Amino acid sequence: MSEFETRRRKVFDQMKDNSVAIFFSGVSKIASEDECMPFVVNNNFFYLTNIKQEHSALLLIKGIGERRTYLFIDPYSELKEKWTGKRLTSDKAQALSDIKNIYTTDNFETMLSLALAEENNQYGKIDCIYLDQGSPEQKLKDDFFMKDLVMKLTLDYTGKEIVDIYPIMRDLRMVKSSAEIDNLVKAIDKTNKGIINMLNKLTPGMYEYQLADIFEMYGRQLDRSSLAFSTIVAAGKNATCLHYPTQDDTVKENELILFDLGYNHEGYSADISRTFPVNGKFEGLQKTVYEAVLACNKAVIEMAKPGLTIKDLQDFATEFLRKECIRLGLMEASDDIRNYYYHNVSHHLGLDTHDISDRSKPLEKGNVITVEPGLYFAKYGIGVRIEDDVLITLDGAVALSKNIAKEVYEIENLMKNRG
Ligand SMILES: [Mn+2]
Repeated sequence: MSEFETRRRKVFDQMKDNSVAIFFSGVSKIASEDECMPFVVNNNFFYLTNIKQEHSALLLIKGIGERRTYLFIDPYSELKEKWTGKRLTSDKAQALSDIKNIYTTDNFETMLSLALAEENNQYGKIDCIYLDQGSPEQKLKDDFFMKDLVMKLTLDYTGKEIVDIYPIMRDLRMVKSSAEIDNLVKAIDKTNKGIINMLNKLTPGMYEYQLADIFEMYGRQLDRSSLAFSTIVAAGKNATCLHYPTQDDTVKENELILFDLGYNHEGYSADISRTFPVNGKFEGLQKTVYEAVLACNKAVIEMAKPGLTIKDLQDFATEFLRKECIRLGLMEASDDIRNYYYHNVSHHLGLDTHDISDRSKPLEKGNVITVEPGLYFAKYGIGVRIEDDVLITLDGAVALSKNIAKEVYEIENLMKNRG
């Protein structure tokens, strides 16, 4: 059974008997007038189909004793092809997804109503409809299309139960298959190359955005890698803003520079943060702060294992950094550590950079999370974050990003021996 067939089987296994499940790839959002944002596929749809084309749909039907899978893609259009290029053929869609039953999108409503029909239904009686309604956070955003569909199905099929498939998808996607871990490792290894290439070109006086451009262009030249998220490059005090957006400052000789970045591989995101001394050597307070964050990063990776929650890791990291800051005289015992460490230490990682997850659920084998403690002292112009991507194993954790330099001596050597 192929990777994507296996994933669909797992969804079928979780569905009630006599039910259908519907997934959509989504459509491009309007930027303004006739200009669209770049298309980003719904990752639950992609996870089950390996298909990234907009306006596609997946229909899973679980009747008594039988399971049917249908994929719907747009029909061939000569005019559309002239404007926006080639679209998937049925053959190509089948090769990508391992789905045999491929129809054009205009058949979707008919096929769905046949599956939901009260009489003469080849699947028996279907009394439950699963819809991919998104995370609780997403539901707050405007998704009129999904609201309309829920409304329409509720009106047209009174008596059928409508269930959000989000919890099923969340639980499946939180545990990564070996194919997924492989993609994450590739994304991380490419990101390492991108960081080294960028460091080779780092000189004082450059603008932060120029470094971001170098990272982004390298990925495109490497294998047309897209980005996992918008690259963050922040020098000196700017690094104390977590998602520092402007990048219009110059990089100064005596500063630290913080990078939070990652490429994507086959849809899977790397998410790496590193902090480097622009002049190649950690000095005084920079080194003190850096070593405190590094010790915390290593202690959290050492501690991570099945059974603990992300909250356990966060509580540990917060207490670790609080003690370190007092010990090193970076803050008074009466100070609040949250003034200097104001984010979470971990999130799940996968198709989405902040991946679909239930943070209250204990970690289990196959989870991939970030470990990213940081300390931010605006008054000293120092912001340090060290972020690794970590696989939870049977009895511990292993950093998939272990090859990316983070020890002080590794970084100083890397900076000294730049090509
Ligand atoms: Mn992160």
